[in-house]
Amino acid sequence: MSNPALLILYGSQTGTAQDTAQRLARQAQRRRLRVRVMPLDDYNVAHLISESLVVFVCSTTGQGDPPDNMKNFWRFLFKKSLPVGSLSRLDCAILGLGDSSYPKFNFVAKKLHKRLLQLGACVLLPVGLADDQHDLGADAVIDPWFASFWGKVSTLYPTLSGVIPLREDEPLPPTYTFHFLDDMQEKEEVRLRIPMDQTVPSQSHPFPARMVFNRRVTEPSHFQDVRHIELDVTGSNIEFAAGDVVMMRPCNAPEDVQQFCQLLRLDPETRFTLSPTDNTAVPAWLPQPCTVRHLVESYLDIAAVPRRSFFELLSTFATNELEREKLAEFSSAAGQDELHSYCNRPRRTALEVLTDFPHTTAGLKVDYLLDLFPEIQPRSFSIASSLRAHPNRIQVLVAVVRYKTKLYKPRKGLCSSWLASLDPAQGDVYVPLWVKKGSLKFPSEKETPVIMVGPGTGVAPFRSALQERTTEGKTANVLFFGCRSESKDFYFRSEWEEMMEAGFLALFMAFSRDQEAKVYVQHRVRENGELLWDLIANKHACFYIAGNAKQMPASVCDALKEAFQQAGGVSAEEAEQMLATMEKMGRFQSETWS
Ligand code: 2AM
Repeated sequence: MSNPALLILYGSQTGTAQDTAQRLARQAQRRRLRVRVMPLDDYNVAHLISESLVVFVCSTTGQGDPPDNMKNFWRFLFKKSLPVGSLSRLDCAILGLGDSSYPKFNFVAKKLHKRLLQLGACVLLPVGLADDQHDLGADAVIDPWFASFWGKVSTLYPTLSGVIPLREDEPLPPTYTFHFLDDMQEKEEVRLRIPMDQTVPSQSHPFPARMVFNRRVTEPSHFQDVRHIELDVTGSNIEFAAGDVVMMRPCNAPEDVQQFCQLLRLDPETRFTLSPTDNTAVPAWLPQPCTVRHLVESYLDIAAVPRRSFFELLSTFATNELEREKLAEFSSAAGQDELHSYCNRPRRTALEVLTDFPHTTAGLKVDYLLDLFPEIQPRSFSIASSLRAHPNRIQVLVAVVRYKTKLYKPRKGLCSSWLASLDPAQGDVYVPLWVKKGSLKFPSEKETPVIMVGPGTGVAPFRSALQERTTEGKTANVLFFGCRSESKDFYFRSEWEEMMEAGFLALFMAFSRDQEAKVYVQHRVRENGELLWDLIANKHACFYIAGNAKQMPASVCDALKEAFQQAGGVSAEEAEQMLATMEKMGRFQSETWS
């Protein structure tokens, strides 16, 4: 039997499954196998019946959900009309990435396994169940799983066992070749292309939305910088409802771009085109030709904490013995603890790593840039406005992320810092974005009351809902909002006051630091048990929680159950049951983020 062409399909939310898929692809290349690697939703599933060897690398997100870039595949695969046995020619293997601290650990990989068996595929080895909670990290499962995968494959394709793999320190060919253009060639300004057709903006075709305003809504003396930002989406075909989410692609900071170009001795103004060395497509939204500046600024994720595959590839460029040894250690299974302390714990960025390995960085070949650095991941924000109140606009509420680690320079959140740095008063600025359905849904019946608990920026989706509901004449709205101080971070105060005056809102505030003892939204929920019981038990209210405080949702749930017991006279078990029933019926919903 001749060597198979390996197809690696991944579903990745934060980039880990993608990185793992790419590591496996490199191992395949070292064994001189033809390999393709892509997100599940970029693959035409109808072709699966003619593949011979496929590996699925899928993470599980949230409450056992598949990542965004495999949602279409997921819907297709579970269609009842798919004939049993339709994948009987397929050999496959499944590697799941999950976190055992969540109840539905690796649910996606397990469900995929069952379904593939049902469709007649031959699953070559047990599903790999990598666990973020493992003492030695997910790689403690992934590495042995890779080894047993290759063991199986070489038994199946004996010609492979005779192949001597390329050594780990020999660089593989890059995925793309750069062709630099000389100045004589016609200059074309690199800009985001505005879609002129009727397509709805998406990850591969984001819409460049002009920033209308960017206002700080916390007092200048307050520790946290929170921005209220408005974006113009006129002509984008974007539509959304309260609870939906806007995805944005951030850019790297200009000083980081400059430092990166200096380290690699690249002129940011040089233009190039890319050609794939195999049949990989050029990234859809990277213009061709493109300047080095544009590539580094809006494509290469140099500000993220690099993953293991980064060190694996970087080590192949080492010319200095010390650097080579260190990089080899970080690339090895045994060095993962060390890598964690060096990179993950202090949140060291890829750019900072490059400065720590100057000899290696000096020898980096530009053709490998897209292999070395993943694409900047889009970030999601709950939409804080409604199209009814603000036609053609999307507003968001963004807390600017900044924190300290043992490293000297404070750590910055890439997207929030970038957004905060944009000043529309200095000229037009654009944010590439698209919109995604969110998990919060609000009732369409006019009489159904909604109770919303959203401390801090958690209030964003509720502002959208309130704007929508006021225009629809829905008056039964209760909001619990929490912030540190009435004078420092009580944003949107005047809007809430207007709604209260107009009879659209009952507001309960928790100022956590305006008095000695902390007061949180859950305290207010507990205090207002009678009202909540009446709204929920008698008027079928829907209850919502949104926000980023880790313990907050659980504490609010506890407070609500206590309220049921005290105001409704039900037992603890009955209160628990009530909440579970509400959740099942979509009357209890939450959206939390970190
Ligand atoms: P704190 O920062 O004073 O502790 C918005 O961030 C508000 O949420 C702040 O008032 C913050 O209070 C509060 N908060 C922090 N942790 C919380 C928790 N576990 N439950 C509820 N609110 C919390």
